Amino acid sequence: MAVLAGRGWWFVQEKVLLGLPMLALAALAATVIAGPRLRARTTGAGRPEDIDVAGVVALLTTAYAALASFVLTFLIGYPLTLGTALMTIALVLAGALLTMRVLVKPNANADEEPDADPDRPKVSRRRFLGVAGVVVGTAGAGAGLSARPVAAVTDGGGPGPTSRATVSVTDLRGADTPAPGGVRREHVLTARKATVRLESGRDIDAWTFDGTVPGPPITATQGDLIEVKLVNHDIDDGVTLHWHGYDVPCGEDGAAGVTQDAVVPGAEFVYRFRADQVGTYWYHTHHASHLGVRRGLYGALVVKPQEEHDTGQLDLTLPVHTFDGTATITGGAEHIAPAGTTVRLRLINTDSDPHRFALAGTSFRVAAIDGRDLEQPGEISRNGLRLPAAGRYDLVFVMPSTSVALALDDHAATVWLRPQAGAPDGEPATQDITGWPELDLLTYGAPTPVALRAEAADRHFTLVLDRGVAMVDGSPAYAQTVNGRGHPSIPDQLVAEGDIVRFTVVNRSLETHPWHLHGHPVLVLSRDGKPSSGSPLWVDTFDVRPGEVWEVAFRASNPGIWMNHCHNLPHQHQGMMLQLRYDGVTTPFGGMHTVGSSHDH
Ligand SMILES: [Cu+2]
Repeated sequence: MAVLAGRGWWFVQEKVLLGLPMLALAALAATVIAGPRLRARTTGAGRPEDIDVAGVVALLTTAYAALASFVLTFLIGYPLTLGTALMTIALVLAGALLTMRVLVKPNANADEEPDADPDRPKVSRRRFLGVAGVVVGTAGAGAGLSARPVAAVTDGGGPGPTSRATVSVTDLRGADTPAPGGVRREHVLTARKATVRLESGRDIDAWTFDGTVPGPPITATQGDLIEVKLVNHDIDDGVTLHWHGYDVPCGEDGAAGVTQDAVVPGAEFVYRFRADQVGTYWYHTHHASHLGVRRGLYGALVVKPQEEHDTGQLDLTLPVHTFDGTATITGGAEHIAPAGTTVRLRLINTDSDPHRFALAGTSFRVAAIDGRDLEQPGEISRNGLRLPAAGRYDLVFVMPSTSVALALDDHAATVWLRPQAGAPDGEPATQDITGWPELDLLTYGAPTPVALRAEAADRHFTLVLDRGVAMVDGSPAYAQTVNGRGHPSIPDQLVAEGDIVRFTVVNRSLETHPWHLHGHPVLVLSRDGKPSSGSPLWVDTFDVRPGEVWEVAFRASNPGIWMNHCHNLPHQHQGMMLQLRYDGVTTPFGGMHTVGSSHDH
């Protein structure tokens, strides 16, 4: 507990306030009741007297209390409320009562003739009913406190909601013309079920855009207009398109139930936005996404800068996805790049778990993370790269005269780059990549000033991620929780346009949570209290590993109602999702992000 406390109060609150006191009580009772008798036995100082029924009940009750203090951490977690504490105590007392009931026989005459039959212990009905009353009263008070409604909105220390004129998310739409010099890039994506042959030769039943997995790549040059008509052919759950990491206007965000209704079979929806940001992104359905994305409803979105015409560089987009338990990089297993060619590998993790990459046979730079260029990224080699769920890395290197291999999850090379056809395998055949240290992005590249004064934040929200019993979509569940609650009972975070907003994200659970805020990149300030010391790190998804505490900040510059959630999509489905809401923005779509069917049919 001392070690955990060193990482922050969030990790020990329920243990300090309730678990430890109950454990101490148990220890005290055990010592007082059993101690003297055990001592008498071991020292041989006469025959120890037996423990009477009251002693047995007391000892067992201490055991229940000790057990409860342990279970508390796993079932309830953070935060401990007075209601939860009272219900826990009531449960322990109920255990005592039940034990009493089993061991002794309630007898109205026990008070009058207490020693009538010493072999058959009795307890006064009055005392029994008295304890029962305490149990019911405590449980009732706890349940009553727990049932109190919580505020629907939390303001992070800034001003509360105002009654100023509102704007609907339906009015927050993208431009409908390209920037001067740009072109209109029109696509129609049809969501349909299809049998898809993977590059491995295996056939899978997939949910696809246009019958392919990944869906058709969407590419553009900065300043173009991207216009995508989404048509749903036969995905019964409904689909949307979410532009992951791309800061589109809120009405284009594809959050079903918040920015639009899910597109049902036979319906369509047109997304339109300017390609203002360059970099590597991806799109995926944001309705029933824990099923849809896994089954194939995703694709790459790459925007290149205007000045970059065909420079002869090899530019490969390599999404990784897991089908039937096997992680695969799509985009081709073999490529030819003559020595001296500049190669850019755009790695996209479309899974719900992190992947580890290693590039063998060359030194390289991590030029961009989540689509945003790093400042002076240094040449590195023999480093593992951990790519969070939904994250992207752009790796850049100059092709050597020998083969280069991209390895996934420390397995043998998954993608080969060869200087010419038939060139032999290079380094990976002989090197053990599993031992390569993981690159720490918080110390990579050069620090430069950023135009975001995070220390002057207008609002500060803390998100404690945990597992626990909570309501999720109207039913009790062993949920993935944020501050002890599950979607949609987690209060909305209120911000106003122009605010500087800070998040403290704490992971109390035993799983990694790739945290993702829609519509805004966040600047990483620190991890576990250690400030980011490399290039400014603007990301849209960051892996908060068990026990970690991350501080990030962003400017609220994109009005709307934005999902703020764990991008491990099953976690999201199990409750780990909330909304960041700009003051004055409304939605006609119900305002509760729909998660779609929970069946895997
Ligand atoms: Cu998670």
